[in-house]
Amino acid sequence: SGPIANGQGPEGYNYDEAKVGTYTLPDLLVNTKGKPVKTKADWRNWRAELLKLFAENVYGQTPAKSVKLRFQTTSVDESALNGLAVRKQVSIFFVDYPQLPPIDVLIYFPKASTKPVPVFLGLNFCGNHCVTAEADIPLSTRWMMGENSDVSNNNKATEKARGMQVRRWPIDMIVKRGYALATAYYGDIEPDYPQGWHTGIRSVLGDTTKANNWGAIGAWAWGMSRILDYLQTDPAIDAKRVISIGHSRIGKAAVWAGAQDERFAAVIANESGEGGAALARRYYGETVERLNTSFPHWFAPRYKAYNKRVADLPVDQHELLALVAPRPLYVASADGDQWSDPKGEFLGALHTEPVYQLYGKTGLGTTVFPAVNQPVGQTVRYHDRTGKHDVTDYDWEQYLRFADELVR
Ligand code: GTR
Repeated sequence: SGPIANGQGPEGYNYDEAKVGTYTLPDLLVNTKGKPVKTKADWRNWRAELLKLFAENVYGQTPAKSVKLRFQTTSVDESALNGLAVRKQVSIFFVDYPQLPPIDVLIYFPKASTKPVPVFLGLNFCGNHCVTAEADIPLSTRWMMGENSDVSNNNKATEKARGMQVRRWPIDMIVKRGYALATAYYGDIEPDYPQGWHTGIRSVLGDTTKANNWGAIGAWAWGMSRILDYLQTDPAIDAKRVISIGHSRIGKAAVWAGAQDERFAAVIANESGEGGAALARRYYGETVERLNTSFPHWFAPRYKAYNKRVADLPVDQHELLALVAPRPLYVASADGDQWSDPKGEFLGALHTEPVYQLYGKTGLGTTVFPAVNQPVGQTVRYHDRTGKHDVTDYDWEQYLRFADELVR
């Protein structure tokens, strides 16, 4: 999706490393009062401040109010995917806001498992019917991107969309490795267009007149935490091993979710780019200004104030990634997705190192940008895959290995 031409992105943006210029990143281990952060306890305090800085200046404030949920299992198939999986569909209703649509969660469990399993939790772009070829998943009735595309007609899903993104969701491979997969359509939480908030959670929580009001990314992240609320009640799930995963704009949300909600055991940001893992201060590929202009509803209104003065942001994205520490973190780029700034994503991951070290861990453990298809790192991992802006089997193979080694 998006204005990405031949893997480079739109004309008029910088793809020349020589033109990136110089910048100074905020020091991760110096707080706003100029005090050094030396111990884990210092970090816990500073971490709370950083979360506030990201809320105030970038994503907006996630409402603290706890919302009453009702979980309704709508179907269970004990023999899904030709007997490989148990498939469950659960709707999450908002008891106090009956006008809001539920979040419809689709979960595949490995059938063979006798004990609770770890789970990858990631939102999808086009409805649960598009992540699987199984024909009996109800077609989502929610607003869909595209007035007249292959997959939607007047912003409603069409039968043609079934299985459209199966390639991005290798469910067989995931369940065979002993993991569950939980997913839901991101538009269940907020439809992705500037006025979409009117029918989502932001219509009842937050305050649109405030410069620190949460944006759609904040809402999607919040929705991931509500799905996690459900997963904690499901005895087939190992709720201490829920991995937040997302691609692109949903990758931005997956990191923000994992940063705020420490119940997530690990975070995977697939080509999350600007406003995700990529350093904002690097003038390469998408810019803060472009992001705020194309997608005025994604971030806090105040983020726009930095469009032309990124250097004044009190934070940069390495500090967001560091909020995942000491938990495992995977940042992934694609060589054909220069719009996301692979080098900026690598540097975001790299500059989390001091916090992992505070915990006696090695983060990325290298400062050398790796060759394509050469994953690097320890508790923090990174790869730059060949190919375009996408999620591929190659990516999933790395994520499964990462999860086997660090989450299980
Ligand atoms: C692009 C946007 C990126 C990324 C991408 C996506 O148009 O510029 O920041 O979010 O969309 O979500 O696929």
